[in-house]
Amino acid sequence: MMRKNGKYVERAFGVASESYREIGVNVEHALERLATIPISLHCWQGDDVRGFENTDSELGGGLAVTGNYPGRARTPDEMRADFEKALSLIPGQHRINLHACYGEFNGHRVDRDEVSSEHFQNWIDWAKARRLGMDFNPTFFAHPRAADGLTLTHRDDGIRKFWIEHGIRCREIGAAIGKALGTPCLTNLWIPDGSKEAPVDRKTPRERLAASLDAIFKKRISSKLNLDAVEPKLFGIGSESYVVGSHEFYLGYAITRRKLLCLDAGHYHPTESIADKITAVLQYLPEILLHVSRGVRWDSDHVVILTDDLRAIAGEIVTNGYLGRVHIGLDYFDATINRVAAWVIGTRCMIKALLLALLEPVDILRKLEAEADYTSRLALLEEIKTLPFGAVWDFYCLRAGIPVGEAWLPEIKRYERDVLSRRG
Ligand code: RNT
Ligand code: ZN
Repeated sequence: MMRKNGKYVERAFGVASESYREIGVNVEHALERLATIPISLHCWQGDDVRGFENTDSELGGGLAVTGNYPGRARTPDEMRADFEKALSLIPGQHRINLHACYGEFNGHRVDRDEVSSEHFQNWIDWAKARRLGMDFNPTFFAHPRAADGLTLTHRDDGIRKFWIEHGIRCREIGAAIGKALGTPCLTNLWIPDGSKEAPVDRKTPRERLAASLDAIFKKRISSKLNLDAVEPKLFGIGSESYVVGSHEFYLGYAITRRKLLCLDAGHYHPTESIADKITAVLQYLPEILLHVSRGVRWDSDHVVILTDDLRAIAGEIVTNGYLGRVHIGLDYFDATINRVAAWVIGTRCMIKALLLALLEPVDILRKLEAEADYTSRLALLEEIKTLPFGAVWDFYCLRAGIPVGEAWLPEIKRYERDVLSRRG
């Protein structure tokens, strides 16, 4: 296996660097920048979005996980071990993204309107020891009070108040996380509210949502500790005809309330890419969050792979100089394959896409476009697709002490044999 031999990887990198130099791209510079980009790894890939509340509420909210691959994390300790395994196979310094239902409740029944930072202290200590940033999400699903698919827009005042309190507490948890770790926690809010059939009244629920959000965000929290994001969606299972928190709703909300907008790659029409939205919304918003996902025919949350769409998203972030304004989080869940491998595959692909973008001869391409030389632009765009990108990526892994190429897979297989397969 030549490719995994360090000397060979270095030689190939030397040759590749020459190829990139020919088109004016400094590979070392690209790798330096790549190393500074954190990806937020979502906890919910590790256990099929179950969480650690030990209730048997249905997942609901239109979220659907398929598959029964053995070895899902059943406890916070198991999940942290799985995260560590995944992170050992991914180059760079990254972040961990928790949902509120992943707290440590020690067998106690702590309802969503009672969660506080103490329930996340072990996660915080663990992240701190490993120099990981952390992000957070209130959980507005998998709960008896969300059983009819309505939360912050519910017609019942008591239910709405309950979820508002949850949202308030989650921002406080976010602030505690940001304070402890010295990097702001990004707290992202998504609710499932909507309806299967076309409602008669589309207005009142949206008025309620705006009011509920204003109540949640009432308390000022320093952006050094916590950043708030809101996540729109086009439709979900059970909310096919109407989603209260639609794209237009949250775009307006984010702009007027100075919140981050979260663009989820699976939340639009199947032919609509969030890549094109980035430069549009960043005209009006200082920062955004991405939920990088992969919908196959619908918002199916497949594992992220190196598609044209992923490359387009990374390209928009990198070539427009948005690395400081776009937060990258992953959002998918697949229970038909090894879940730790799913994290590794998706995160490595996200990093590959960013590297491909960093290796683009953007000055030349923009000059061609400015000169309206679309022939050369198309020709060059196609030619650079076959530059020796793989050699640069391999070298990046080698230098970071991370398995090169598919060499990470035996590690996962060993972990599956020794750890995952022993989970009942
Ligand atoms: C659902 C949203 C949301 C969830 C997570 C679990 O459509 O994408 O981000 O996937 O909060
Ligand atoms: Zn999402």
